[in-house]
Amino acid sequence: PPSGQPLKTAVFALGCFWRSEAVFGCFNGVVRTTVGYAGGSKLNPEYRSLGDHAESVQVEYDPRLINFRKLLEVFWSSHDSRQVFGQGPDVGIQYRSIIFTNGTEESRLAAISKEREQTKSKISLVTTQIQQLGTFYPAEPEHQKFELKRNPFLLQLIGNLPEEELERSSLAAKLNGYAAVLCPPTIQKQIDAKINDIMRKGWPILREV
Ligand code: MHO
Repeated sequence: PPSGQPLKTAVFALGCFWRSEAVFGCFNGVVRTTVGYAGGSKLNPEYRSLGDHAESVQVEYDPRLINFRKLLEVFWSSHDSRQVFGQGPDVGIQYRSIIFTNGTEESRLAAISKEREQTKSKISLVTTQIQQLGTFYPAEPEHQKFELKRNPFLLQLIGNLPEEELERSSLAAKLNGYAAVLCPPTIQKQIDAKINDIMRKGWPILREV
């Protein structure tokens, strides 16, 4: 965004962070995504010893284009919040579901959204915790944009950016979601169309989608 427009930051935990990062990266207005550890007390957690932290994603967004409410919608629709210890093969408190909040307005919106979710889920308990955000510890580089890094074609298409640029890039955040096929179908299709267009023109560097 143009300089001077302050970005806002939100952090969520919703299972394996490779997937969490991909889910949020898809949306216009999400400027940067970073995976990391939050929600616990252990100092300087690492992937193999994250202590009581949960795998989390930090979402930096432009509040003129997307808001906390919309991010909450994405959060609830992207995982099963009734699973205490994550889902599928990913089991353990590192995969628990948490909405991190910054201030009373976000806490209020988070609480309302949780109640709504609980009403929908008649029998099972929604296990999502709502916590004031403490320290967010960014994870090791190999976990950043993990889904995109598994796709050499897409990496090449955006010009094989060095690690630091890949971590900062909005385009990389979006393509990371696209690579995992975790964007909403309309967004997947838009990106497909852009990529086809670029390929047809024989101009192999994609600058935006
Ligand atoms: N089952 C996943 C967990 C990764 S996620 C970053 C795996 O392939 O190791 O926890």
